[in-house]
Amino acid sequence: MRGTRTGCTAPGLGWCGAGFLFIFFAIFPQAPAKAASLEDLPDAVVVVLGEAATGIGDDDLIAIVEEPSGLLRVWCELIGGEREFVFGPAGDFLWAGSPDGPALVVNKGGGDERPDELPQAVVDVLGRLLPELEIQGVREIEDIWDSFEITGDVEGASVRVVIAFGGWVLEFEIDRDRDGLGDAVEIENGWDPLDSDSDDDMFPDGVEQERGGNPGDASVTPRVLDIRYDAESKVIVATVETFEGCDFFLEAQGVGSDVWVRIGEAVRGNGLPQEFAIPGDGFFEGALLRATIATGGSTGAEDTPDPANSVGEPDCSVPADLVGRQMVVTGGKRLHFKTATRGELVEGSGGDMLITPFAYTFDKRGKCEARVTLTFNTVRGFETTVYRLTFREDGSAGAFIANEFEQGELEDAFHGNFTITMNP
Ligand SMILES: [Ca+2]
Ligand SMILES: [Ca+2]
Ligand SMILES: [Ca+2]
Repeated sequence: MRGTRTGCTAPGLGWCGAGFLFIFFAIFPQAPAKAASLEDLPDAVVVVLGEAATGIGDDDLIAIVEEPSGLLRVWCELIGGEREFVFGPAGDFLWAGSPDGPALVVNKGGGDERPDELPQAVVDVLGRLLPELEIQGVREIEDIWDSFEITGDVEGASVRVVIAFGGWVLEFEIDRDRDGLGDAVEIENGWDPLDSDSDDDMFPDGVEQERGGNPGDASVTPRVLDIRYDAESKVIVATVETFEGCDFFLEAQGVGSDVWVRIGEAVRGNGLPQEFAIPGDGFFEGALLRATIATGGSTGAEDTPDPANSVGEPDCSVPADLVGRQMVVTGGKRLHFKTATRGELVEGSGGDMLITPFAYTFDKRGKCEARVTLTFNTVRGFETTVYRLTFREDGSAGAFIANEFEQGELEDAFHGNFTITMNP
């Protein structure tokens, strides 16, 4: 099923100016009634075909189809089998590949060696077809032929092309809005090839398509949250598939409550999975969790280390993690980081010792900066405390002083300087 966004030029749809209209139907390209000839194609298309499929003639054409979406599809019988070339409404080259399915030869493994240099025939085709290409990656692929997958940028667009050693194009795809979906797929489905978020729900079109959302329907969002329980650490590990340009945070809804409560700090999306560790008991037992995108990406600005600030900083040797270490805070309290996600707040000693477990995240921000986010489970639910740590050499064996911090909800719990003991 494909959601198709119509334009206001559609006849009989006087109310469509109010927003998007979704019509669901499938497009099944049919072979044309007339014999295919290169003369039927726009000049720009013939030029591209001449570059991508050297020596192509009328005898090689199987079919030409103009779709209602504006796409022009050209099927050919060429060296190695049937190939399809897809052009946009303006005759721009959008896609090439086997009509039987994507990825004719790539991703089969064993072809990840970067060649010393590309064959001259491949270089020539690239130069004529994509003169502005800034190459970012090259892989040699051994399959039916020696071929080369080249990825790069053309005037801001993301491009991937597979060219056989003889110089003919096997696969091609261009993604102008860099949302992970090629222009041809977007146009075919009525999505916007120049807008990375066609339905304005903050999820990029490619993420929606890959993870069960609908790029053209804001009411169908992708699944980006995965949750597992780490029995050893007794924490819930929530993994959020992030993407660049947005900040992400978790929200929880306790049993019997209908209120979503934000948990801890937002993290800046970077296209990679990000983990959140939260307590696995108390308030969180049976709670619902969801990942939410912070609007505007505003919280990310302060999270990005300023390169200028690192100039002239001493060599701080901030630890990469806190596992096994202790942080001494005022009032005789100690934070003991027992695992990578779980620790204990220890107060007092001997028979008066009070131990409060917490979950935490630690991230090293720069040479002298780090941040620790603690999540405590209390009778009131949960509370987070965020420490922004600036380290400097203490002078004693391996110890550092953290003399700046940010507070979460526990405003008064840990005031004052504290140290991280490097050799507990
Ligand atoms: Ca795209
Ligand atoms: Ca798009
Ligand atoms: Ca979207």
